[in-house]
Amino acid sequence: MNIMAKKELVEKAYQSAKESYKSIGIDTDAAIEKMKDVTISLHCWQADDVGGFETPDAELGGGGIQVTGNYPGKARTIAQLRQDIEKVKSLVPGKLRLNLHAIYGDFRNERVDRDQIEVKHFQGWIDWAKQNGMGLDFNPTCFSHPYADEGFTLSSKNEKYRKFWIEHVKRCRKIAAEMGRQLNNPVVNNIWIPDGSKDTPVDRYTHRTILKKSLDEIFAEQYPKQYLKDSVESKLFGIGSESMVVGSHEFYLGYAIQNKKLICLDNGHFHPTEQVGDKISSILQFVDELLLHITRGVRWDSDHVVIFNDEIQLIAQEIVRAKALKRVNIGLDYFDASLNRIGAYVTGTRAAQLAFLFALLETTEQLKAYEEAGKNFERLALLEIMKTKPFGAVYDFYCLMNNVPVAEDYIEEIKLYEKNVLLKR
Ligand code: RNT
Ligand code: ZN
Repeated sequence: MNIMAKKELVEKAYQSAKESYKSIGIDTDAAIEKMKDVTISLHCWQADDVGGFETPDAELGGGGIQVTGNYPGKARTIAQLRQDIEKVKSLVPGKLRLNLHAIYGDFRNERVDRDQIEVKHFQGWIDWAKQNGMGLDFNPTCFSHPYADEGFTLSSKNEKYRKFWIEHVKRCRKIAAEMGRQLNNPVVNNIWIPDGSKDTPVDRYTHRTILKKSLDEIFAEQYPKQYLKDSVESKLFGIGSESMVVGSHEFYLGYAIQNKKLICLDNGHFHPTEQVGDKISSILQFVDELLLHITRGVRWDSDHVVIFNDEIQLIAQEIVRAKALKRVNIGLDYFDASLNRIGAYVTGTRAAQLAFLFALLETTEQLKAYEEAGKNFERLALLEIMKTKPFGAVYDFYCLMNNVPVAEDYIEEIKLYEKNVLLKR
């Protein structure tokens, strides 16, 4: 089909979708307009399997997280990573940010240890972000390092290691704040540490006391809010930390509330029957802002490519229903090396966007009215009806408006990129 015919088809389908939604009181144009508040922060680490650029052959090591697969084409240099992200940007509608880890600096063949990193190592990224009209986010890297091999970093009883990681995280906050200043756009610096133990520990208490003390030391330095937002991320268990994770949900929720920090909710970090969506309206009563790591947990793995499933639908619905889009920073977090990595980015990002669009296409007021009147059948029926409304046609139109490939057209684009770029690496 030629481009004009395709365009017409998408427009026609949108007009009919618009009518269909109008009949239940939903304004599709308004939903698309609200998508302006949905900025997705792309995690840089799907492009290279969480390797980073400290050494030419850097690989993810330890920390209880794992990448499996050896699909060709992974980014091996900063230039390749930027090329990949720019490609993703051209295939996704709406605003994107880039979320960097500290191991992705420009170290120019120098051995720069984590307690030595400086703004200069990230100046190239700041300039690139400016050129591409993207905000940045940041993360200390407290894994893939000999000082993390014993399983403890900020909660370590080894004072040498603990001090080393404190210095690293302090430097990350400084770098992140400078990124935010130069870009005039606040950077979320998210702290996740792997600390925990494989077997049942006796002394959980001391590790948690140490972690609290380390965080207090790290946050002693104040940075303007318009440049830096500090966030902490919990986890239930990891590979090698099955019996205890020091930074549990209770630990960080308490810390974030007491110290006015952001809490990061990674939906792969909870018990499978817990719903992160259900936590949002509770946590938002007590913290100003949230960070999401949208992902897909599968059995013991927490980092599969995001798809449009019930879990992320509920997360998006709860944020939209709470009118809290401006209080939620939306990030992605997954890494799969068994398929085309650009495809993984685009499919996952589109799925997350679709969840928010789907939530915005809800007649919340009507549903609430039914609920308040005790009309539970009517509420259930309407929720079910919404599942077969033509939201795909609305998303297609949103893509068309943003000049990015509509629906299956992006598959071809990625295949071409694989042939012309990825397979030549
Ligand atoms: C690990 C956490 C963390 C990491 C990234 C790479 O379980 O989810 O967010 O995935 O920092
Ligand atoms: Zn995460």
